[in-house]
Amino acid sequence: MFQLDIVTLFPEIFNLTLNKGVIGRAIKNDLIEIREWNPRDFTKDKHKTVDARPYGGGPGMVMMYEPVCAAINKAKEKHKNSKVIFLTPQGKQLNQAAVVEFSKLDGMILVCGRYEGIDERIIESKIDEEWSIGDYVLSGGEFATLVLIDSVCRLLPGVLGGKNSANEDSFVDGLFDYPHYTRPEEINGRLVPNVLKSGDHEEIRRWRLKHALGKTWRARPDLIESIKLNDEQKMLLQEYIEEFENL
Ligand code: 4GM
Repeated sequence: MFQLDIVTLFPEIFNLTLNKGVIGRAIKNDLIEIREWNPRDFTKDKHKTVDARPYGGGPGMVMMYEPVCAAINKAKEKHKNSKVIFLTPQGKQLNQAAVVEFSKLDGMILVCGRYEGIDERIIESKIDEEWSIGDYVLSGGEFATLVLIDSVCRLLPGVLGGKNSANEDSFVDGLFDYPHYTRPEEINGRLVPNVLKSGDHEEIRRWRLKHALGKTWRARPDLIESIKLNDEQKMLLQEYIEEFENL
């Protein structure tokens, strides 16, 4: 069972979201276990203080060492082998390759920041890795943590129905997904491409690969540069570019 321990001042955010859908089913089927730890429950003063003003001045508040570390330590008691991860704009940027590596762990202890940040000594002494979901700022780490949890859990054995659902996704081969169509055949004059109705599996495979390459090339030329295309892929992308430029 994959262990998820979340250190957060707002555990309700997780109860409301994770008990539904694919993740909710994985919890019910004992494929993952989620526990939440609120630093506020680990305070010792009567006001249950979790934050304080920053040394050196400046706006906002900083999460204090003691309650956050006590919460992390409590999570670690049962899950010594879990990796302690802090989601922060100052972390290494998450991608599908990193998500695949996380899915091979025994578990993760995810620390959610709030306010201006957390005391640096928490990072130095308790955090194994700092990760970011992208170059933007959120008011708390909870939504970034949900993104990481969702992306990792759907790769765990048994979580997605079909055996290959996760394998055939975008990014598995470094490319975007191909376009999908379902009923009806015509919508306001827009038709399903004929090849997808042909039953010719080889032609369908080539059409999908060509459009996966084309979509990636249009939106993310940097991704195309970063992967080594084989001869078939080079030819299909060339075909796509020529058709695109003649449009
Ligand atoms: C650190 C300090 C993660 C983190 C103060 C968290 C963006 C990301 C937070 C904080 C975050 C990200 C929480 N914002 N790009 N905010 O992964 O409030």
